[in-house]
Amino acid sequence: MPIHNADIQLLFQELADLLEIEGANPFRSRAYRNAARTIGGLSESIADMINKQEDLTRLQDIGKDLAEKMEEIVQTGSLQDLEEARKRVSPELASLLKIPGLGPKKVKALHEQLGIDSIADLGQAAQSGEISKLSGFGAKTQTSILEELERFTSRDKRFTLDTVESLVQSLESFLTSISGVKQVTVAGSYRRRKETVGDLDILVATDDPDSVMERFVNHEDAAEVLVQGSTKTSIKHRMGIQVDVRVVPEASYGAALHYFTGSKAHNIAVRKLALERNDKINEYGVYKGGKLLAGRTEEAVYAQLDLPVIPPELREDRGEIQAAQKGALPELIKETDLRGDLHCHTDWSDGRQTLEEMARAAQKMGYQYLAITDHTHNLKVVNGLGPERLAQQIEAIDEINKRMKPFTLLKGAEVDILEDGRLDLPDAILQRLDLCVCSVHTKFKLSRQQQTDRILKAMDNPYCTILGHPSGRLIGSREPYDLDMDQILNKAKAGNCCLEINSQPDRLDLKDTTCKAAKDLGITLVISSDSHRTSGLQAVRYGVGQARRGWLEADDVLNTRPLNELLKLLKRT
Ligand code: DGT
Ligand code: CA
Ligand code: CA
Ligand code: ZN
Repeated sequence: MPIHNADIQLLFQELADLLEIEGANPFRSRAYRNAARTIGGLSESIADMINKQEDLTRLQDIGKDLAEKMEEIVQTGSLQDLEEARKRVSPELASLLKIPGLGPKKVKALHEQLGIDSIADLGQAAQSGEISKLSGFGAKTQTSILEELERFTSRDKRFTLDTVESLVQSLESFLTSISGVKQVTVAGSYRRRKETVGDLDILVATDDPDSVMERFVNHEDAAEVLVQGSTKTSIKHRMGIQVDVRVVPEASYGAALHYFTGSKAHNIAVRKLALERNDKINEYGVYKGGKLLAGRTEEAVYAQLDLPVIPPELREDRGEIQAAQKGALPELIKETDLRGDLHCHTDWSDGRQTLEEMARAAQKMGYQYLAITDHTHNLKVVNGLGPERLAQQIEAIDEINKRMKPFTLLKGAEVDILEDGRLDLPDAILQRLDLCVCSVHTKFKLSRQQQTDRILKAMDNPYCTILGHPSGRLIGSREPYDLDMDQILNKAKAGNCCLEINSQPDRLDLKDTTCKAAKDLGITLVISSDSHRTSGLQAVRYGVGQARRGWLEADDVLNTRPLNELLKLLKRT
């Protein structure tokens, strides 16, 4: 297996954490942490450098000792020092680090002073009030630990789309390759492109169910077999997610696909519709008086109820059946409708690649344009740009644009919204940009009123083109900030500010129902990758899924416009 820089980075970070928990010499853990940071910022592959026998000690913060450790990882896939540290610090104790707000220092204190060894211990200590008495903790920390614990235990049950995508693809091709298998579809919430999935539901058409199930339970990634039968078999995948496989005959494939795609609410509404027509529908087909009328394809199943096929993303019983009956289903936006991307980062701030590399990657995707929106100077930790560096970047972009015609890099910035709602750059520089994505990155805990007013004020700024990741949520780790979204929507409508659908799979911000509310108000949305590397541009597929769940059509989305139209729309009067 090739070792990526990210693998080395993770092992170093883990070792630094473990050393700190056990109270080792702070210089050692700091050395690993600094090295991890250096590795995270490299564009060249360390494995390649080692193969080419390059001198790793020329890298910042990397001495002879750390260079040897990196070689060890690349050659053996593991790190002896880390293996030993893992034996000294129990994995249960180390797992406390997964709780947001608990760093190694706090974990060490909890362990030494309260004897806490596991997440279960932590919960008990927080509930009994012991933690608040510990110096350096207090009642506020204790409350936030309890909140995070609650989120942590409920989060473990659901998975973001990016984390399941690769295993879905490999299971799909594995099942397809079994002889006698005629069709394979991943149904359930995954097919509906829901932002998180609880488990995977795979449908297989075959005449030989038992041999399919036998192969499936022996898959190399099956950590545990939960149920094995000839119609339904469930395993626990080693990534932690449950995978259900259901085998159906081809004559029922469409009906089963409809049933297991769900959602449950949609199924119930469809069943009610069938009953009103004296039909009966289940996972085997649509029947009248015991006679099978349709079942082989989804088209046939819907047609039997006088409906067109409803796209899976809409199947949530939010009016899609009524719309289908009226012939008023939206023509949902597709990935190929996008002509460009309006939010990405380069190595000028916290991105990995250069302006030109990002431009070439966007061009290769068939885009006409890409807006460069690096962070601005209020975000010092990511090397945000002040007016001078932004002016330099504008010149650099002009140079690249001369070479890459007709492809166009647009000049932009992801401007920080300050606590009082001002933007962190002066108008003099903002007016030289084609667009600004304005985002909140600090002070998440303001009161609802303050947070709302702060964002409304930023949206009033004539240079605010797009409000970036409007709710601020991080799926599974951070709740949205307290915000009156209705007021934000109304401001966007009145002020012609666009709202972003951030495609990062742990953001998907705006969420589906808010996308729909925005569309209904006539607000223009933007589907952005917020990419920090060339490969990240592909993340728009998640944003498009989210937009489809929000009923959006190409016309609702700004970056489906060709460049000349876009430029006209961006012009400020
Ligand atoms: P998930 O796994 O929580 O992300 O969500 P789903 O939608 O994949 O739900 P899941 O895996 O429990 O079931 C897959 C589909 O099977 C679901 O979308 C609809 C159908 N289904 C499951 N249970 C019922 C039920 O009790 N009634 C009806 N009508 N359909 C059901
Ligand atoms: Ca499921
Ligand atoms: Ca399931
Ligand atoms: Zn960004």
